[in-house]
Amino acid sequence: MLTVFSTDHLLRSPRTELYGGELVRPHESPERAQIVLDRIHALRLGEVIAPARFGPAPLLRVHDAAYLEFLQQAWRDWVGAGNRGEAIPDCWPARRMAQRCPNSILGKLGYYAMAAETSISHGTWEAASAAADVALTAASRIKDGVRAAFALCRPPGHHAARDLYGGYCFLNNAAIAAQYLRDGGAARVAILDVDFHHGNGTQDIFYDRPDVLYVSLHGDPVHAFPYFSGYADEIGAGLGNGFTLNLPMPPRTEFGIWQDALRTALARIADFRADALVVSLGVDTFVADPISFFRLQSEDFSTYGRMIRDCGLPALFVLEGGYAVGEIGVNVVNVLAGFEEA
Ligand code: OKP
Ligand code: ZN
Repeated sequence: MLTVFSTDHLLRSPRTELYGGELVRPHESPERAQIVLDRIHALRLGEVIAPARFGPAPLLRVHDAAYLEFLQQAWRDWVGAGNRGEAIPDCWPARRMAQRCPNSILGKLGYYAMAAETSISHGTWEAASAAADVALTAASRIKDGVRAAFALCRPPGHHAARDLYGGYCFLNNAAIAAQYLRDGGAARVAILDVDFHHGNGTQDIFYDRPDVLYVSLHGDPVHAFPYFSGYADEIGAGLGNGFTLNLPMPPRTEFGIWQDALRTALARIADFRADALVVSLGVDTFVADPISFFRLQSEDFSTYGRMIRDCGLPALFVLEGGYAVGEIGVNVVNVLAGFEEA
């Protein structure tokens, strides 16, 4: 399988994540990408190429222009305002407050953030836009007719909405790729999100549309981040009614139950008659993941890679989460190699 990878991911290297009331070393770290890349080389999964540059147009198909401007300027504005740490909001437009974007950088951070763990740091925009180019380059190969491609993206994307960042995400790589496939002639695109966390951003971007199906398996938001999105009764709205499918699962869910949910997800995708599949591939479902609560074993990733293969669709795999860093390479490449098995 072809992999697209950019060393520009290294530009996203924050010092802090707000976690348990402390500023800790981030779970979403540069070594994650390196370990996945090392495993791809070790298993000779296939060619690894650098991305092309697509510019702002495909980002603007999914994200708000003022939001992109904010992301691009945030670090400079933050430093320019005299701040010494990394950029973290301290006030949000909560219930009954004005939903309007203020002028100050702290005001903008609160307006555009959906979570506070994700510090904005030097180089964040450059890394995030390179990750979107990685996803777009892989998507362009799918558009040209290859059966599968892997976008080794970091930072991840599925929590980022039209005008929201957080959950380690800034630009929604999978959504940008799905929209690019639509614009390139695919009538229907399905997104299968197997990351442990619900992809609130992806869901939101396509919530009222019948042309992009969003299906997610995730930790029940009653217990798990992002807490306010991913409930089973969120099914889409307007023309998009019935084109969102959420399959939340409880703490300590093992592969047998998870696999039943994947069968349900794949049946819905088959019924949708998609032209292409985008997989938001997070491996934080792994038993030893430090921030999640499912119990998949490394061999389970191979099994479900084969199950995704059996749906017969061209597949674009886009990296999302996975924080058991020592095993992230094995687990990700098990999915990809499982997909490629004869
Ligand atoms: C990003 B992706 C857990 C706190 C969770 C944010 C998690 C973001 C996950 N105690 N904080 O979906 O892997
Ligand atoms: Zn996740």
